Amino acid sequence: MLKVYNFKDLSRKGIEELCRRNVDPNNNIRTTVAEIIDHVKQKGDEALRLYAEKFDGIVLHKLFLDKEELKTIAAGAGEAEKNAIKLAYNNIKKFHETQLRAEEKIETTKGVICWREYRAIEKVGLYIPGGTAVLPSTFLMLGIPAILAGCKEIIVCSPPQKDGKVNAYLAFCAELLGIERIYLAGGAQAIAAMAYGTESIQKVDKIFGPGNQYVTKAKTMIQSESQTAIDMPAGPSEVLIIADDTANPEYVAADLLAQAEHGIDSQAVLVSDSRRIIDETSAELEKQLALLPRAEIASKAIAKSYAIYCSNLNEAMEFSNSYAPEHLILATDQWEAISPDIINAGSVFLGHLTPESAGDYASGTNHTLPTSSYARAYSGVSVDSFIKKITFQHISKEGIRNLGPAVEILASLEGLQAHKNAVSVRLKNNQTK
Ligand code: HSO
Ligand code: ZN
Repeated sequence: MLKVYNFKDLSRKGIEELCRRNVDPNNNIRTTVAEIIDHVKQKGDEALRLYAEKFDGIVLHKLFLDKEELKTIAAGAGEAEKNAIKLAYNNIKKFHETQLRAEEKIETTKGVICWREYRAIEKVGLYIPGGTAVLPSTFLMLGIPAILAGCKEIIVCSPPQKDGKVNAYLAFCAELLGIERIYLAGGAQAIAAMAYGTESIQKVDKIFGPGNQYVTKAKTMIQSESQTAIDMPAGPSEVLIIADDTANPEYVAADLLAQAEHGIDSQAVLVSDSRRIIDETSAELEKQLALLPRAEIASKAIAKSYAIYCSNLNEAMEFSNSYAPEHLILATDQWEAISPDIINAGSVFLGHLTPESAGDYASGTNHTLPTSSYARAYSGVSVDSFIKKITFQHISKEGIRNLGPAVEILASLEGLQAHKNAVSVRLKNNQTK
């Protein structure tokens, strides 16, 4: 069922081709998205109402749900579900809390002290998708680090459901996070609203969150046009599993399918030095796929996925590093020995009992991760994504005497006399102790 390639037969170019994904296949929707952005820019809330009617099939009198409304909706969430959300919330919070550490002050030259301090990004926008799957987990993954960072204004947008509300679990997450308002806006229009501001939605400094191709396109477009930053370029979700003879094909197939059910363009890649594992996983895939409620989506994704047969785990890691997967699972007893060789990956799952689903929901790590090989250069979302690091320095009398002459020389060699003067005027007055 899985297409199998032999690593040894693949040329450099062949590997590159297998690793290539998402080279902006959405350019054909650019015009539509540009129109939506423009309309929101011109008409603000009126445009948001119009799009809610057009795309979500709902007439909105008010563009947001307030604290009381959210509380009422959240009351509809079941106890077991609420407890699971609370457990996830606590673990994600525990893990992210440790990410903020004050840095040391460094005396680079005697009397010259340099350091960095972080400040929260003041206004952030979180987009919580509501399409084929509503993802309360994404609300936690974005909301928790935003709050820990100390962001003053957290704008949350999610598309309205048919009843003009949001899912009870999203409402419960809002309650847990202490977020008092959810704006009922989805798609490219929500991104435009947060990037440019409308009568009811504030313009933000940075927008976070996954979404469909319209959301993604809108994020890349506003990034260059509106002085609003985005978390990272986003593409369809992916997993790469390195499995050796010690792996359990039932687990491996389940992990591949967990990825595949996200969307028809999700990628699930198996890399193994065991023919048996590849064959047995393929058979398991068929068996498990047939039982999935989202089998139609998953089977389309699996049809585009593949397996790579390698002669050893070194080769497997070489392929994985070229692929730079969003999620990497090491389904081998050797995980400790080979994990230092990982160069490119968004988030890594070690050993046979560590499914990606654990990190998707509740172990504590963030699930907003770089896709489409951006793991070569980007990290996943963390508290860092919600802060800026500002450098500071202080120079004493002794410091300017020690550092000044070198700065004067450097300014002269660049022909920048005024720079030199800024030091000279100070040296002149501070020669004595
Ligand atoms: N695997 C997704 C996150 C997710 N999975 C949310 C289930 N819900 C992207 O990392
Ligand atoms: Zn997932």
